[in-house]
Amino acid sequence: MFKPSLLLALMLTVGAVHAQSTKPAEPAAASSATTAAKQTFQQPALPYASNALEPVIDMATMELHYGKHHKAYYDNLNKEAADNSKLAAQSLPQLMKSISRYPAVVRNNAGGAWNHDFFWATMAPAEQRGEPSAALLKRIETDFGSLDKMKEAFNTAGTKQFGSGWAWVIVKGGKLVVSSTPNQDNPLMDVAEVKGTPILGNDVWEHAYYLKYNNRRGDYLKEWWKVVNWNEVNKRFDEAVKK
Ligand code: MN3
Repeated sequence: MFKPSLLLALMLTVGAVHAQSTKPAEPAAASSATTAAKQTFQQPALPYASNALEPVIDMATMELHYGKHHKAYYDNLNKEAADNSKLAAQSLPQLMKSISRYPAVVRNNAGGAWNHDFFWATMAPAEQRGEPSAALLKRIETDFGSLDKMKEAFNTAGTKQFGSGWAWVIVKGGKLVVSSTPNQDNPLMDVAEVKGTPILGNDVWEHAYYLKYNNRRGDYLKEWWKVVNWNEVNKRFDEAVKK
């Protein structure tokens, strides 16, 4: 008989306790909103759900990779930009071209920010992947013999990259070239051994595959081709050969 009012009293108490307990968090939330507003470099949203590339890339890996690793590159870059107006005035692609003028912390974090923006867009959910265009296939056949041969060369570059880094297909002088870079370097950087315009790139840091593939980097590289967003790669190729 008294139960409904008891329940109501309990809910009010819980509500009050909850309201009280959330109070101390408010200033922190407000200050993080201010920080976010001041951020010079903004991490773009992941262009699909975190489980959209299952089973090739599992949801747990995607959530950590996008939500922790990629976010950290942006956060750390923004820390550097907070008291460096020259840095803050640059776009990421501009930064890559003159990265040798900046300290390692900028090179690593700006590289990490750009590389992952590029990486997320290099992949797509099943219905959006498409296939290599006739123009791209022709170029691939001229430069590698076949698409399979290009994949093989790319996978070898990814497997042989010692420690952490990236494997790439770039357009260099109108031709396709496979390369790799250490850490968060990329072929747009003025410090890159092999420079060019990337059209494809795969992350071979352990954080990209270790939860699912453990130490089997080669297996991850092979599987990864299944989620490639050829529609995007075709577009990048068309733009790169126009330059
Ligand atoms: Mn990564």
